[in-house]
Amino acid sequence: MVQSTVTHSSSVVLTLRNNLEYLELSHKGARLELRLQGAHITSYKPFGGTELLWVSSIAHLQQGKAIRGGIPICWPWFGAHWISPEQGPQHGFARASEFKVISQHANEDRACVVLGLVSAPKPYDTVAMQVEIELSDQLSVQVRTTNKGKEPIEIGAALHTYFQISDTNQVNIPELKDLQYKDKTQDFEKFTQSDSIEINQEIDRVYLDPPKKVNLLDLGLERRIEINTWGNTDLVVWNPWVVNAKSMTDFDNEGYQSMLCIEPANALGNRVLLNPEEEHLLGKSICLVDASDNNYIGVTI
Ligand code: TA6
Repeated sequence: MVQSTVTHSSSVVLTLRNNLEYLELSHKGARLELRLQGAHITSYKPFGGTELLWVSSIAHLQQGKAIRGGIPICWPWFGAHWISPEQGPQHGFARASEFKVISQHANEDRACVVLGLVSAPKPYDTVAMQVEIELSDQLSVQVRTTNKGKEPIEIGAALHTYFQISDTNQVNIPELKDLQYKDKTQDFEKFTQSDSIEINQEIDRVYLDPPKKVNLLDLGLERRIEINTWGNTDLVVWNPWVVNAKSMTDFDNEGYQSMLCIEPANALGNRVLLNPEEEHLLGKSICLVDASDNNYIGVTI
């Protein structure tokens, strides 16, 4: 059973809500909430009341179901299983699976917790998977996958992050310009992002070989979120737009206007091959940059 750790700067506290186990991390005014199931972060407020993540107002909050929003962890594959959908659920089983607290820490500098996947079906029962979450002046999330078996194994994954935005016509990710991407809405045909991305229709793109740092600029909220990523071969950008939003029972109909997914991933054919005892780290950090940082806010969308 998790014991709460509380210091005057940071804390890790276990709570129960709707009979579901949550962890609440705090650090000098910053707050993070995660559900133990799926090691699923559902809220991140760097300071004051500034929520950076989006969660659907009609998200399913049931045992065994992933929450629509926050940071679902897609693992051990992204999208449909590459052999056949019968192999398992879209985006893998981790996001609806049981995790346990392996360690927790709270001190002057940070609050952190390590969560371990409790069990996995063959052939993943010989793979150790843990999620390392750290709250300091930013949020850091890292998935550590270690092949404890005797055979090589392929792993796909993504940190399927739903960001809260002011409006789809007020945001930009400048670093996408000139990148190649595969467009799921056009049978994964390859294109080049020749100018600023426009979120004015269904967007479902796998950007290839992205830079390790991108910024989510939001003119409406006058903020820049700096996103650093590692271990990813791709960066997925998704907005379901109106028709798909309506088709999902856990996605509120208007929600598509105030969310954008930016997901460091090992997607499509870019799965990671792990030989015995090899490990892979997939992670991201999210940092709200001071809104007065006009270097970006002044950029026209
Ligand atoms: O990351 C984009 C995507 O692969 C979309 O194609 C869409 O399926 C989205 O993930 C949501 O998937 P989910 O299984 O969470 O409904």
